[in-house]
Amino acid sequence: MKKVLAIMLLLVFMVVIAGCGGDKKAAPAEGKTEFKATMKLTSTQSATHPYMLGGAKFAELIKERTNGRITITLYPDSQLAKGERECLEALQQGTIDIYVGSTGPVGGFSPSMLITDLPFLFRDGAHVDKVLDGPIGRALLDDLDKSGLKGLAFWENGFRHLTNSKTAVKTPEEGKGLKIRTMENKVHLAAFKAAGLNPTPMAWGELYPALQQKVIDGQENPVAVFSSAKFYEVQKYFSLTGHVYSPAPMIISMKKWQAMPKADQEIFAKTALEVAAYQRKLNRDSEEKSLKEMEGKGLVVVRDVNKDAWIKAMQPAFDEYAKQFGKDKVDAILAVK
Ligand code: EAX
Repeated sequence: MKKVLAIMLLLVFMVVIAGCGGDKKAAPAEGKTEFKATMKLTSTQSATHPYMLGGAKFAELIKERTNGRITITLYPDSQLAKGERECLEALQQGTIDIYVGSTGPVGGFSPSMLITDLPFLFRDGAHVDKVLDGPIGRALLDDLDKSGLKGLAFWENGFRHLTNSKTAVKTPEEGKGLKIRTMENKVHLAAFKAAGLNPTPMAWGELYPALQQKVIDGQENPVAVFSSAKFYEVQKYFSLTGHVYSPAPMIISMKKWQAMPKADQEIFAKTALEVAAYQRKLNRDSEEKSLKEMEGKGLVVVRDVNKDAWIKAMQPAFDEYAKQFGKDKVDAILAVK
């Protein structure tokens, strides 16, 4: 009996040793990673919006640069989560991997990001690029770390413009009392209140039906959002106010980020920045053409907007929030040439 037991123990021992050896053989060779993943990239915008065109480019480059080990599937039109806030929550939980969206609800997760929402903070695209691609932008992305979100780069939504169904608006005076939707963003809300309009915060998904049913008169968004969501079907006047620049942080779930080998993290970080330049150019180059096309469909584009009047009208909101965010930080952005 003892003999049988001893033989059995020996056998078990041999199996364990063999098992360990097998594990060793399966481990990746030194310096060569075997990490594989399929990731989901989403936004609230349609497949033709520059967010998703950037997403497609990112997916293509990542597949190429990881020799097909990492593939990224695109989910436009809020297919994975109802709104931008819900997308960010899903990223924290790790049920969505990558997200591109405006700063609207990001401030609820990482308050420092709201500084970019100050009206008339950025002069033009060149100013935007210098600030967001420099140390100020990097610090804003790094602040996301604390919320379980890894910000890789600033892609863009673009300069936002006021649109409505009632009247050709050039000045705040002409927009007085207009009921408009803003994002769920307290800085935008304060800016439009200061200018004498009647703003109400609303999630993206409720916006088109609210415009269609005339629950509200207008909204504000960049050209690409307006055209790809076909807002020209429910809005008549497009005023080129450019009242605020809307950056779009490209964010990966911190859980997924930490599960990736360092070499792949480096590929992701580098590629996200490269696509930022591609995606911003694509967005900016398409704006004028897109406006012309929509004019052909009957949209009235108000080009001679009185910008100085808008800057002046929104100044109280700018001052109030500049104080909250830190005047030195705001001045540092304004000083970038
Ligand atoms: O991120 O909600 C909005 O108006 C945003 O511009 C849109 O969701 C893109």
